[in-house]
Amino acid sequence: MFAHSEHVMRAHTCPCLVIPMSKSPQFIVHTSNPLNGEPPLATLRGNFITPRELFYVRNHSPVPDIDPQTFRLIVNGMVERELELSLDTLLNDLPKRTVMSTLQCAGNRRNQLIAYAPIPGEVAWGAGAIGNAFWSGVPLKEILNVAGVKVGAQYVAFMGADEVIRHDENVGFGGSIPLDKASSPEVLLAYEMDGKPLEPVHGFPLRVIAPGYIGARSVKWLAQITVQAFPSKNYFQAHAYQLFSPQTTAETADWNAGLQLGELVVNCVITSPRAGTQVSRDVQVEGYAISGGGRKIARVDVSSDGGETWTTANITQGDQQWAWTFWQIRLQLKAGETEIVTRAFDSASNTQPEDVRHIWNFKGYMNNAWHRVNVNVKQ
Ligand SMILES: Nc1nc2c(c(=O)[nH]1)N[C@H]1C(S)=C(S)[C@@H](COP(=O)(O)O)O[C@H]1N2
Ligand SMILES: [Mo]
Repeated sequence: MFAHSEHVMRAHTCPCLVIPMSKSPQFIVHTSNPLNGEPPLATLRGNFITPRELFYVRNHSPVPDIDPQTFRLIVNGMVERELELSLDTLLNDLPKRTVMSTLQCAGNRRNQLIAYAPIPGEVAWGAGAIGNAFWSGVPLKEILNVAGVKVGAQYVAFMGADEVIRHDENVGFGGSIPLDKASSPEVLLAYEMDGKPLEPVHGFPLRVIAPGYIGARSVKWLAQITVQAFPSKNYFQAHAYQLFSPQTTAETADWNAGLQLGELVVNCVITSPRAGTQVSRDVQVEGYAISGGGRKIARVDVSSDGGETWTTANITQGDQQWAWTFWQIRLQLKAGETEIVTRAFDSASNTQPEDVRHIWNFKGYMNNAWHRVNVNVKQ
C-alpha cells in the first residue's frame, strides 16, 4: 500500500522482463537486479553531455513496464482541481522546455567512505554516479498553475510506479521538494533525454528532473504528484537519504532528527590520471566539478603537496547553472609516489572538507571530501 494514495497506477513488474537499454559493455554493474551501474571514470570526462550508453543507473527495484496508452499522471492534494493527465496531453497540450542538467546520486563517491569504515547494504559507488543530459518536458510549474495551488501548501511530493519492498511492505519510491523549488522554471516533468524518449531504466514514460538537488528527488516512472503542507512521508524522504554525524549508527539514529538531503554540495573529482597508474613528470590532470542549488563552480584547485600549496585549474567547459564544469591543468611533478588532490569553490564560496573521516556517515551520503589520487611519477 502506498502511504497517501489508493489510486497510484500499479505497474506490472516482472524481474524476468528483458529491459531494452543501450548500456556500453564497459558499464560497471554494481547490482543487476535491481540494476545499479556507472561508467568507468576515464570515459565520463570524454563528453560534456554524457552518452546514454554511459549514463549511470540507480534503481531500487525492477523497472516497471508502463503502458503509455493507459498511463495517467495524477495530481492531487492541496489543489483547486485534481488532474489526471494522459501522456498525449503532457506531450501535445502543455508547454515544452529543455534544460541541461547534471544528475548526481547522493551516494556518488561512497567507495571512499567505505574505505574509511564499512557501510553495509549500500551500493559502493565510485565517482561515476553522475551524468549530464538535456532533459525535455513540461515545466512542473505549468502543471501546478493548471491545478491551482491552495494557500498553505509548502511541498510538492512525487510517487513513482515502481514497487519497492521494505520490511515486507511495498513503500514505493517517493520524495518531495519545497514548493518554491517546484515553482522554479528549471524543474521538469521530463519525457525526453537528449531529444529521445526516456529509456525504461531512466524513467519511461515520465520522470521528475529537479536540477541542483540529489538524484533521489528526480523521481522516475512518475505516477502521482501531491501538493501538501509537509515533506513527503515516503521511506526515501523520511527515512533514507538523511544525513547523520560520524558517530551515529543504524541502531542509534533518530529518524526524526536526521538532515533530509535536498540541494547537492560542492564537489570535485579527478577523472585522469587514474589512481595507481604511472605518469610522466609533466602530467595532464583532468576532472569534473559541480555544486548544488544552481550555484556555479568559481574555482578549482589542484595540489601535489597534500594541500599546502594549490594551483588553479583551467575551466575548459561549462559555466551554467544546473550543469557540471570540466577542468584541466598541466602539473610538473617530482619523481616517485605522489598524491594529487583537488577541491572546488562554488559561487557562494562554499568549499570541500579535507578528509572523509569528518563527514563519514553510516548511510554513506554526500561524500565531497578532497578527491585524492595516488600515482607513480616516472624518473
Ligand atoms: N521511481 C524511482 N525514481 C528514482 C529512483 C528509484 O529507484 N525509483 N532512484 C533515484 C535515485 S537515488 C537517483 S540517483 C536517480 C538516478 O537516475 P538515473 O537512473 O536515471 O541515472 O533516480 C532517482 N529516481
Ligand atoms: Mo541516488
